[in-house]
Amino acid sequence: MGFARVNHLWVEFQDLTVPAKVSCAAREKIAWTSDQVSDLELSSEKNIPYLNRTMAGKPKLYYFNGRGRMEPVRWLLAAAGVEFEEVFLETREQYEKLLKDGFLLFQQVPMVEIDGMKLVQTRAILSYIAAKYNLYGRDLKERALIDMYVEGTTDLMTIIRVHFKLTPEEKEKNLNLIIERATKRYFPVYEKILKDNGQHFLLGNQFTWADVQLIEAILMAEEKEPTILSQFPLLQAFKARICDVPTIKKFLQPGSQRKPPPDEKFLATANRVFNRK
Ligand SMILES: N[C@@H](CCC(=O)N[C@@H](CS)C(=O)NCC(=O)O)C(=O)O
Repeated sequence: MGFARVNHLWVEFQDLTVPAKVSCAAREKIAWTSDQVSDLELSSEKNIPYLNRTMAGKPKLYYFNGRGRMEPVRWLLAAAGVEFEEVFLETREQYEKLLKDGFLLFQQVPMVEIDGMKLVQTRAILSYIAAKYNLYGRDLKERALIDMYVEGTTDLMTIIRVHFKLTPEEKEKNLNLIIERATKRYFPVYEKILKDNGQHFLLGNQFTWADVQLIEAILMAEEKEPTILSQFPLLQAFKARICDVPTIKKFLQPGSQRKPPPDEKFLATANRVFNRK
């Protein structure tokens, strides 16, 4: 038993006699247990055409040196085991150059250079990455479910993301809202999905984009209220399991490209770049 990297996903094999030439179909045979980890990398990776495409170059992420809207993109790439480069916007001039070069379709970041495209709109960036790295289900129905789960966590993350910009009075109100929405609206739903699914993930026995967003949302919510998961045993177990996925574990280590919670400096940089007061 051990972990193997298949199509950029770390999966655990119950049985290491799975043939070295792993195809997408073979992934169906993979079952998940999170007890033992051995860093086995399949030597035949170069034979998988899908993997060869990623050798074209690392995705390049254009954003501030902070979480904001780019953080879920960093999470998703990291979860998929994809290395990426980052260009941090610090000055108005950098931003104007991107505008002048026609790189920002709607004059906004995040922007990600990937596979010869300059992608903007966070949702479009994320769904492209999810589809490319097999984190987006196997058919339209699975994609619809993943979309629903992802939008739920996005809504929760949005009220957490804006928290740091608020006045102290607004912060108090917003913290109550975060706790109320997390514990009454969103977490009960994910707890039930895990229970009904009876597996280790939100969707069947697959590790998907929905799991990646949920773990990000859980950790963000816990930063605001450390006991926020106390009523949700399955989510606690989910958190422990997903944090143990090798790519996620790596991303959670100090020194990774994961960003700290936003602060005044992050806000000041965004204001400078966008010429806000
Ligand atoms: N719908 C866009 C919104 C992007 C957005 O508002 N980005 C902000 C930075 S986080 C921005 O570029 N603001 C400048 C502007 O809108 O002029 C997305 O999801 O990517």
